[in-house]
Amino acid sequence: SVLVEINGKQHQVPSGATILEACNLAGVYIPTLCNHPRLEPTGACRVCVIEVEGARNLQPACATKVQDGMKIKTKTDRVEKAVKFNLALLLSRHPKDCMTCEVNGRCEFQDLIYRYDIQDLFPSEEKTSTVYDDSSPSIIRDLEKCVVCGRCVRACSELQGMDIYSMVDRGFETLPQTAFEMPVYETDCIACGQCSAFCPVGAITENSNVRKVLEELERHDKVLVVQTAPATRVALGEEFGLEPGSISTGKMVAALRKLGFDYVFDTNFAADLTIMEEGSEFLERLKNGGPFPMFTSCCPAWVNMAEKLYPQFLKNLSSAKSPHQMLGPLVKTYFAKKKGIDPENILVVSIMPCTAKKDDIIRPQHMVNGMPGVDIVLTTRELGKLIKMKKIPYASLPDEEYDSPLGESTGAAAIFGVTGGVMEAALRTAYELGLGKPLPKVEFTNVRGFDGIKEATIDFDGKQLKVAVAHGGANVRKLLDKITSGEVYYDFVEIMACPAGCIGGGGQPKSLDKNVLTRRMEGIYTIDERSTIRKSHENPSIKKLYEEFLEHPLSHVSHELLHTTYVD
Ligand code: HC1
Ligand code: SF4
Repeated sequence: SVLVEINGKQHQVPSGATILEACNLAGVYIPTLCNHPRLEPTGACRVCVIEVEGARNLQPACATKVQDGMKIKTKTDRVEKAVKFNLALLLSRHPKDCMTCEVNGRCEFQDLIYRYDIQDLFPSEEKTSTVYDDSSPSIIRDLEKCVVCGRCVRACSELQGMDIYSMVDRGFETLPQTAFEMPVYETDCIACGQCSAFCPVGAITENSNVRKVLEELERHDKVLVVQTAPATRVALGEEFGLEPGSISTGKMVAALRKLGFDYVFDTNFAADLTIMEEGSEFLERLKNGGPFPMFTSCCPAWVNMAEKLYPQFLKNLSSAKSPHQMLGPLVKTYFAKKKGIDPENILVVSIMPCTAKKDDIIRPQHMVNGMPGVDIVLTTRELGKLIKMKKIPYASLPDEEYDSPLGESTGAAAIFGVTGGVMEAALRTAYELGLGKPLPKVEFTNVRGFDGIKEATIDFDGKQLKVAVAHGGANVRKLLDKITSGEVYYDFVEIMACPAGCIGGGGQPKSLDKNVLTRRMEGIYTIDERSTIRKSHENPSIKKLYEEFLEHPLSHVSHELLHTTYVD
């Protein structure tokens, strides 16, 4: 064998191997098109070019043999530029009728065009900002692709009560437009992304970070940490033909490791932590007389709604960050210190059912020690795409476990993913921590199910606590109006902007199954029932985290890392 350097790292590879074969062995990605492992290489397409130190021209990796001491670079600006140029040339002579093509969705060329984001060299016309709108970190509107079905208009108005779009008729074309054709980010849009989940085509999509994550995975010059939201594990399987509601937690963890993440942590761990902080905050408010109702704060689309439309309630929102925004900063402090890693060298990716989380991570309030707590958010759909692009056989992967110590969670955390779950989890803990005695029954069934607004009264040692739960923007707005008018009073209210809560998030797999949300909900409650520990304050890793690092709920460190503020 011979010794070669690939992107600064030494590798022993068989002598006689091509650079492409050597890179494959070293786990370094090189795009290919004309190459086939069972055919003689020709170097014809020049998509696999790389830089060899000392050589004037770029070399085709498929047709160049390694030599001892060779220094190869696969990711330089020069290489990237050449690959893109070569792909663009090929695209310019290729028809654009993928829609009716026999191999649509299974085409190597199409995959490369997507991966390198190659635009037509000779576009017919510039897209204007009213038909191409990338103002929002959460969604992209490319209305040239619109088929005028009106599903986005109806989802936004019927389900979310937001009415951001209406059909605007311009004579020759009708399109779902914002008021005055404003960029969507400048409207009252709350970034829930329901429009993107209901769009049958690609006219409204999440603002994708698939390419960015691919790039980070391939460069791999940072410690790559990923975390997964409660609602992803009962939905991701749908992208691979599993039944809605199938619990594929172990496969998801395995797929993330195969993609190349160094640590796979669970947002559910941080959901338990949120309960500790938020539950303690509620007990404090009971002691101090309010302000009531206390609203949950883990849904960023709800936070957007409150900031834009109901600023009078901002003082009522819990100051607790959402679970994934607690986990990010813990990775960059507690975990980094344990492992002796420079936090600047860690990249945290959150896999979320939610498009609003993309907008949430860039809030200035979420910077910790000058760094974002979470660096990139991928929706469940985007993770599905990434796994497909990497040809990982999801449905047949053997189960794997989360990494420790930020991977252990309880049944209380699992139910965060469904409407009523945060309330139920909070009550399980607030009751036992507040009253110092065990709950008579762990389930609070009154706050379960899909009624738009649910209420319950809980006997808190003689005091009757009134709680409510709303999900889906339209129901949320109804409830807020009732609270404002004084028609109803509550001590504690859970709000989730999406119908059914996060299982129905705007970033979840698209589905035409009428019962999809019920089935995902069943999956979530099954995880809770099967858990040996079902109360957040009994999570041993959470106890340890307080002992070793945070001291106690609402401590100084907790406030610094785990709590936030809102702006009018
Ligand atoms: Fe949710 Fe949450 S439950 S907000 O809905 O509090 O997205 O799943 O990850 O952070 O835990 C979403 C889901 C998610 C947070 C938690
Ligand atoms: Fe995101 Fe969940 Fe809120 Fe929907 S309900 S906007 S998925 S946090």
